[in-house]
Amino acid sequence: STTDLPPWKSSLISLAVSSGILTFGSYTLKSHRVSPYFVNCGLFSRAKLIRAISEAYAQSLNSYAQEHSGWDFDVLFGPAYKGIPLCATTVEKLAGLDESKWGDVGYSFNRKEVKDHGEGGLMVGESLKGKRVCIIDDVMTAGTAIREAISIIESQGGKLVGIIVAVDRQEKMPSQSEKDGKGDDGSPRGSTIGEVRRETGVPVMAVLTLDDLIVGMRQLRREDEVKQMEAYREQYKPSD
Ligand code: OMP
Repeated sequence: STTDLPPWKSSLISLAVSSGILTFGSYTLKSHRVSPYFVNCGLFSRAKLIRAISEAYAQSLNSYAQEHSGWDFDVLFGPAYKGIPLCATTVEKLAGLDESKWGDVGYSFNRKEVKDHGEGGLMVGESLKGKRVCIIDDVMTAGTAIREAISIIESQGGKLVGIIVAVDRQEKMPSQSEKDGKGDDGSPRGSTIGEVRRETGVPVMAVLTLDDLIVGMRQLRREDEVKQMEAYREQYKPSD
């Protein structure tokens, strides 16, 4: 793993810690794993915080597009609820980076409950039908949230071309015994991000990884937290 970070990553991690977005304790995740750290992207809820994270998403998407000519998308889809402010603010930042390239990119999000009056329907914003769609989401652990978003895009007739998350926790896929609520059987398994890449064939990008968070915390001289994160990383380390 890396020993250094670009300054923008160090600043973002420092901001996440000081604003309570990256916190430490004992957290039961959606996957039932118990983690010493948690990332709450719902707390990017102040002006300078949503500005920082949307700039980071936009920079990551724009850099990927510059390095892979021909890759881009028509609509940025932010799954409800946490993806909703992220898709809107990130397309705005993309237009700011390169208006001629991104000025017509759309955003879209789903409703969690179907509306039975007015314009109706499950979706808000740009239609996904026949469009090249990129997903923007908060955190990837076992991939459940991402798979739900993929199935919404498919049901709306969109074509998935990419996925970006704020944090890739770099964990291995859950085992059947974890899914059954019996805990990890300790068997080696591949990473969630690798599995999603293989299944979808599209790039899966992350603004920050667990490795980045550990380096950032070390720079902040938070050695106790570094030790706990390293132990957790070892426990759920993917085999690939
Ligand atoms: P998976 O669906 O297992 O990939 O977990 C990702 C989801 O879990 C996110 O969309 C969040 O709802 C939640 N989560 C966090 O927000 N932050 C974390 O640090 C960890 C999780 C989690 O439960 O794994």
